[in-house]
Amino acid sequence: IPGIAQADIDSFYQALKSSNRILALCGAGLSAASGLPTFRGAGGLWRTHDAMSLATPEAFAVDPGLVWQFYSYRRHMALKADPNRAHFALAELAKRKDFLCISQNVDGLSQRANHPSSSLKLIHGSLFDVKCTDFYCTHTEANFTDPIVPALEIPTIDDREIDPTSNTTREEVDISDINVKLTDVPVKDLPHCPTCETGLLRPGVVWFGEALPSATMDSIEDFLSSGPKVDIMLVIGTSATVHPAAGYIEAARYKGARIAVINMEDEAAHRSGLDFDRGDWFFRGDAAKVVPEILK
Ligand code: BJW
Ligand code: ZN
Repeated sequence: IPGIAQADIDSFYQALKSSNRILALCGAGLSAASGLPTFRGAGGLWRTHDAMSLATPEAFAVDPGLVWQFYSYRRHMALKADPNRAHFALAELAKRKDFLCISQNVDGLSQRANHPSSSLKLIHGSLFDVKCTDFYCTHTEANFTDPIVPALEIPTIDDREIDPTSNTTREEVDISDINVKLTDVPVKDLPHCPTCETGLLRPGVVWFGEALPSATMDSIEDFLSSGPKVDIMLVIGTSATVHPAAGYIEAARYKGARIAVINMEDEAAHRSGLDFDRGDWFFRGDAAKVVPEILK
């Protein structure tokens, strides 16, 4: 791989060969090569909105129609995307090592790369889990319907003549583009709960200020504290800025793990507190290329 020293790949490979337990923390950079935008930096804007400001309970309370349009669009893009070689390499690692993969991603691409569910911990939920917002209702469902309700259908460029005998489909409007007019979706047309019949449904993702799924966190805690020690921690395509996720890097280091950061940016290596004197590694590059290479 251009820019990465063969000696680093070799030393990582030796460590991998003799390792028993491996932990990974994955972020949006893992799916970047699949065409899905990251949160921070270029692509982190949805129309005029910072993607992070839409990922809050407050934004949903103020404008559920807008927040649903954002998530419906992301569900659509995620369903259109394919897992890349890094998703497959991690799924493969789970079959040959004692490996736990913590993913902050909600796009479903690891699952679609057949990552065994027992070794995949989705700490920020999933775009394809939907749950009721009513405080007294516990309804949750797996839902892959796109669009989830007709009102959230992505508009097509319909002011253009398409020959009905051709295979040409009407081109979708890119509603993430600020120049494309977005029509308001009234609350009554948003997805509602089939159980209580009154509650508004919401995406089953973890927004800022919300607790992470406790059973998931417990199993990560277990992996770190019981059984043999974690030898290597992979930190793949994450800015390591969101907590408690980023805290797992420190926790693994504290338990004696060597850390390998795979990222396009040096900043991520700094944030992960890499220490080359302890034998940590930084592999700069596209996760989709680097991950399959170092896990070969
Ligand atoms: C490539 C690449 C390529 C590009 N190859 N690399 C301690 C300290 C400070 C603050 C807090 C703290 N503890 C809690 C907080 C508050 C808050 C927080 O962390 N704030 C910080 C921002 C300061 N945390 C929370 O609120 C969490 N909840 C909580 O703590 O609850 C407490 C509680 C307890 C009990 C009861 C109630 C409450 C919840 C956090 C939820 C985060 N949710 C989101 C949205 C999910 C839904 C959605 O998708 O819309 O999760 S935010 C967003 O950030 C998303 C991501 O999973 C997460 C992480 O982002 P990620 O994946 O790292 O992406 P980017 O864009 O940041 O980085 C991409 C990286 O890839 C970059 O480094 C690129 O260089 C790289 N890259 N292309 C390799 N091809
Ligand atoms: Zn309900």
